[in-house]
Amino acid sequence: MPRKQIKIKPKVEYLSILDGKGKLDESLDPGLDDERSVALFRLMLVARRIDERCINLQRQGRIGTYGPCRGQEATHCAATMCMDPEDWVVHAYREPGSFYHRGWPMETVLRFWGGYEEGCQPPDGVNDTPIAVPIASQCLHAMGIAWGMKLRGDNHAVLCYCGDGGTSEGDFHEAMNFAGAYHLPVVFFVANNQWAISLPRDKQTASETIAQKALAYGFDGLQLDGNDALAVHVGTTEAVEKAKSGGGPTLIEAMTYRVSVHTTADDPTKYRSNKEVEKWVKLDPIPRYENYLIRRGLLDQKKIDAIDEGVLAEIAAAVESYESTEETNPMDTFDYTYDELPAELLSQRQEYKEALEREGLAKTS
Ligand SMILES: Cc1ncc(C[n+]2csc(CCOP(=O)(O)OP(=O)(O)O)c2C)c(N)n1
Ligand SMILES: [Mg+2]
Repeated sequence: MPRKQIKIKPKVEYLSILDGKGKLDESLDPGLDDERSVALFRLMLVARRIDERCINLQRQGRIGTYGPCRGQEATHCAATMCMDPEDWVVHAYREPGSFYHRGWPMETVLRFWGGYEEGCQPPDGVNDTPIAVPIASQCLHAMGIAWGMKLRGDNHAVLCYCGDGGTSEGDFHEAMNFAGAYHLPVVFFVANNQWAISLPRDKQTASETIAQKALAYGFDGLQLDGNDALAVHVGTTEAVEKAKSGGGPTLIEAMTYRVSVHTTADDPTKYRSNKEVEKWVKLDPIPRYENYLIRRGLLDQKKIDAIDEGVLAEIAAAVESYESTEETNPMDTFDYTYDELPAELLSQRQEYKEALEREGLAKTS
């Protein structure tokens, strides 16, 4: 009855292709074509500019709370670009570039942050789930969609976003377990931005990596440089191809950083140092990828300015459209979840109605 080492088959790799200054490791060059390469740059710029605009809109009282993605643009933009329209993308809440790429009008996403339920409605034919704020709840939805694909014999895959904090939720582990046991075509993509509001990564889990959690569920984990758009693109493409060819799930841990506030209701100076933030700002994914494209001869300052101008004009038009959204009745908050409201909510509804009347904000319908 000896003691012996059990050999665990799956592996955890680390992948990085562009260095901190955007210099390419030629041995790992994925050979992304010119058009797609520039489209990825534009998409990251869309995410950054939407973010900037949304923070301003929130500060001016024109939308509600907003959760920015600054510093994390490469994670979701490069990953979502790997998905075909028939595939599904299951969102968390820090992926504005993903929604744009999948064909959501910007004003729809603005409506979400403005508190309109219409902000949760995907456009016809878009195989996406809307923003999910209850962390990791979306992992079970992704697993369920992937299970449906497998039962139907579809040759598609699901990409599911989650945060490092989300990996401590039961939903995350249940989804991973089921996906592993049933060998489902799903890629769990964890944007490890080092913080879950004020909780740092080292207090989140004793695991050396988040990627290695996949091993317990019987599939591979991959850690990659989440501020390197090429590494994200290559790692996700491989995982999606594996899923579609019957190879089962993958867990990707993208190492990145939330440079901005957790949401516009947060003050990160209370729990982290500027020094830490500055270290990551130097690894900003946009200039890194921009430098790489300049070296490839695909971008110069004139082209960058023209792309930026187009993006800003699109955002301005979306804000105008969002602000012309017809006001809905605030009483809707209570009216569409229950057929019959429980007593507690009935009394809250009455209280709210009286408050709106007092403030002259009541609607007649
Ligand atoms: C089920 C659930 N519990 C608690 C919260 C409150 N909450 C909002 S964001 C957050 C931290 C999430 O951190 P992480 O998963 O790392 O995502 P990040 O915000 O860093 O992108 C928490 C605890 C929530 N939204 N849902
Ligand atoms: Mg986080």
